[in-house]
Amino acid sequence: MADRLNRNAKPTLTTRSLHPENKEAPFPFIGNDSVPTSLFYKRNHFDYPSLTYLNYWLPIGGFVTTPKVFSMQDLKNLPSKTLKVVLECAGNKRSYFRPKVFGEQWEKGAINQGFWTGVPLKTLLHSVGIQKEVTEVIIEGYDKGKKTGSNTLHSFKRSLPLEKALDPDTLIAYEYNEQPIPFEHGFPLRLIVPNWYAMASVKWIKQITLHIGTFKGPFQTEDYVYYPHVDNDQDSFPVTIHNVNSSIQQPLDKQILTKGSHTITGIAWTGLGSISKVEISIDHGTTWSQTAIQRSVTDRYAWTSWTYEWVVEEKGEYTIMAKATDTNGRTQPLTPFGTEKGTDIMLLIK
Ligand SMILES: Nc1nc2c(c(=O)[nH]1)N[C@H]1C(S)=C(S)[C@@H](COP(=O)(O)O)O[C@H]1N2
Ligand SMILES: [Mo]
Repeated sequence: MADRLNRNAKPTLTTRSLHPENKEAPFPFIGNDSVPTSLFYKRNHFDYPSLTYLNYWLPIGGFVTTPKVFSMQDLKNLPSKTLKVVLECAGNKRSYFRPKVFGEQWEKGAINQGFWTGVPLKTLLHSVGIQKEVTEVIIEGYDKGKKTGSNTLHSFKRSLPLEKALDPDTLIAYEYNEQPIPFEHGFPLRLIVPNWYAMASVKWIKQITLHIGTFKGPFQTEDYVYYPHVDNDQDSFPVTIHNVNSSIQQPLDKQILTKGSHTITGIAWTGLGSISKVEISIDHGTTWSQTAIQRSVTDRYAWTSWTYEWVVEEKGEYTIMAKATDTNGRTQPLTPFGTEKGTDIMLLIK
């Protein structure tokens, strides 16, 4: 009999928009470890910057003692660090909101995990000298364009509070999974801010500026802000650390299964502490069962994989819900808040 298995079949990204390029990972197929570049979601506000990197220099200035420009070689000569980090777009799972909310309609695939290598930003800040009154560090990317509904040209630029910029794990990265960073993901240099939603991890770094006061760029005052009230901007606050969250990888949404035993698999992550438990419900949240979690003790910014052995005794249509809790006592809510949502998928059992 002919071999009907297509050995060349490969999962691919799903296009959410072409200009700028926004593409989602095939979430059930990205695995549970480091994600290869071919399955790394892409999220851009503008078209890609057109640059030749023959002569790349990184300037660091503003309120410093000695402004400096670093060459790639300067950076590579400094002590480096490699961290396994989850990058999740703040808009991940937005398509599940009811009613619909404005923005790319991401399903569960605006998330990635991999190894980033680079120099702690802290090392560079100490090398230029931080003036006493400095409160924030602004990181600007080479990409620019007009924001939707506006005619002003902006570059993608955001600030980090000085304290977070000085966190020894905030990196100026030059490698992803032991290779130079792929162009779409920020080559040659990208900021990596572990535990924060990925808008903070600025790609294609053009310059770094030490700032006194509160930087009010649109990517932190208009976008990437939680608006708790539908009808006004009161009590709004910036999006920073990851909420506690989980997603189901297998079975697939609306998959048809046979009766018997099935392994439910997924991942969970948080920006505060680590995942302490992940629970599953197949009765719309009435009862919850604990899954088996495989938490990494060495990689504190990695996601946690979990599995659950599910025995299906009766035919029917099932909804599986997953709910994660972290060591900070935060539990994934069942109704969405801001940019967040609990996970559930529908299943048919035949
Ligand atoms: N320079 C620059 N950096 C950026 C962005 C951007 O548009 N330009 N998008 C941000 C957002 S919102 C996300 S989710 C991640 C996406 O990174 P990726 O395209 O490597 O997946 O990059 C962040 N850094
Ligand atoms: Mo994002």
